[in-house]
Amino acid sequence: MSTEETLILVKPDGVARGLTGEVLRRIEAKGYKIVDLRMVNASRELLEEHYEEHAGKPFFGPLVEFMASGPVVAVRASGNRVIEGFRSLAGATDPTVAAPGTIRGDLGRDWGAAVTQNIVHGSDSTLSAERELALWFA
Ligand code: DAT
Ligand code: MG
Repeated sequence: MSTEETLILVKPDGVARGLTGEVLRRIEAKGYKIVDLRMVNASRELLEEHYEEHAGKPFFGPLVEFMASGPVVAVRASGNRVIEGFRSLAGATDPTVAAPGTIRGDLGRDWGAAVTQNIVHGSDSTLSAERELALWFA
């Protein structure tokens, strides 16, 4: 048994398209527990820290600008293996090839923007989950 917590974000594209409820529904339908939730207009400072592993990459600037372009919904979710489980629910980073049945595969597509708009973020390890939860739920 390894109950753990993860950070999930409904990104600005997901919020703007009215997909927040659908994402929350899928988290709960899978059996994970939503333990905290907030809507945030994230500062560039927060976003640069959140995505620090990508600093220096060509899409880093556009990624931060996109994430600052509108409100995001931050979710603290818990459950046995929820970190891996939500990444599986989210699907592959590129929504064009993400498997049908996943959030990105069912609801996302390539809009031709400089940065991949793919509706959700999910922490990718216990270390990033702890770091990211501390940032978004300080
Ligand atoms: P994930 O969100 O699946 O963990 P990631 O951590 O590699 O993916 O990248 C963070 C976000 O940056 C991703 O959700 C969308 C964007 N992104 C990643 N690679 C990209 C690329 N090559 N071009 C444009 N945007 C990209
Ligand atoms: Mg990532």
